[in-house]
Amino acid sequence: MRTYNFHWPERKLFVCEILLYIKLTIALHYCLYFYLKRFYNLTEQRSATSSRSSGQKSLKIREMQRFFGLNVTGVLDPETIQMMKKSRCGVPDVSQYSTFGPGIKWQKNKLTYRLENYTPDMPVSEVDRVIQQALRVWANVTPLTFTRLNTGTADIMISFGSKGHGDFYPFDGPGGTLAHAFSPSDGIGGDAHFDDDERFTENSSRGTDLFLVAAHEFGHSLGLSHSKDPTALMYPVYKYRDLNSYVLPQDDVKGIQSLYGKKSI
Ligand SMILES: [Ca+2]
Ligand SMILES: [Ca+2]
Ligand SMILES: [Zn+2]
Ligand SMILES: [Zn+2]
Repeated sequence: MRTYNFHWPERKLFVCEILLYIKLTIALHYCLYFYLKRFYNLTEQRSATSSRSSGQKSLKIREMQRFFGLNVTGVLDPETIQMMKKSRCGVPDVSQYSTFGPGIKWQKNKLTYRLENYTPDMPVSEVDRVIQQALRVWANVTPLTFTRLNTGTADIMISFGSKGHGDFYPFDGPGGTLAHAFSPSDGIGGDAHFDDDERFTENSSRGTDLFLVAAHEFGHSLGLSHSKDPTALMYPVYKYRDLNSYVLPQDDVKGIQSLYGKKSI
C-alpha cells in the first residue's frame, strides 16, 4: 500500500507530460504546415493525415533542408526546427510561379523611389538616410541610379505596415516575416513593404536592423531571388552583421551584375 501512495503522483505527472507532449506536437505540426505552405508552396490538402499529404510534406521538408544545406532527412529534426524559428524575409525560397529570372529586370537604369510613410521606431531623417544607403549598396556595383520622389508614383514605393496592409500578403506580427518586396514590373512591382510590428533599429544587434533588411528587399525589387549562400545578403534568413565595414558579398555582386552589368567608369 505504501508503494501506491508513492507511485500515484508520479503517474499523474507522467500523464501530464504526455498531454503536454501531444499539445506541443500538434502546435509544431501547424507551424511546419504554415511555414512550408508559405515559403515552399505546400498545397493545401483536405486531410492533413492522408498519406499523399504526408508524402508531399516530406518532399517539401527535403526541399527546405536542401535549400538551407541541412541534412536532408525529410523529417522534422531539431536542426530543421531551429531553422524554422529564425526571423526571415517573406518572399518564398522556391516557387513554382517564380517571376525571378534572367529576363525579369528593369528595362532602364534610372530608377525612382519614394517613401510613402515612416516607422515610429526611428527618426524620419535616419530612415531616409538608411534607405538611401541600402539602395547605394546596389548602385555602387551596377549602372543603376536611384532618384527620390516626394510625390506621385515611383518605381520602388516603400512603406511600413502591419498585418493586412493592402496586398495579398498580410504580415504576421512581431518576429517571423520582417519584410517583403516585389520583383521588377509596373504597379506593385519593385515595391518594398516592411512589417512595422518589428522594432527597427540602426547599426544595432538589438531589434531588426533596417539597413540589412532594406538592402535585402531592394535586391528583390531589382530582380534577385534568394541565394543559398549563407554569407550572401540575399540569403532568406535575417542575421545581424557588423555594419561598420559592410561590403556587398561577392555572391550578390555576381547576381546583380548578371542582370545589369558592371558600373561603367
Ligand atoms: Ca512599383
Ligand atoms: Ca513579422
Ligand atoms: Zn528575401
Ligand atoms: Zn506587402
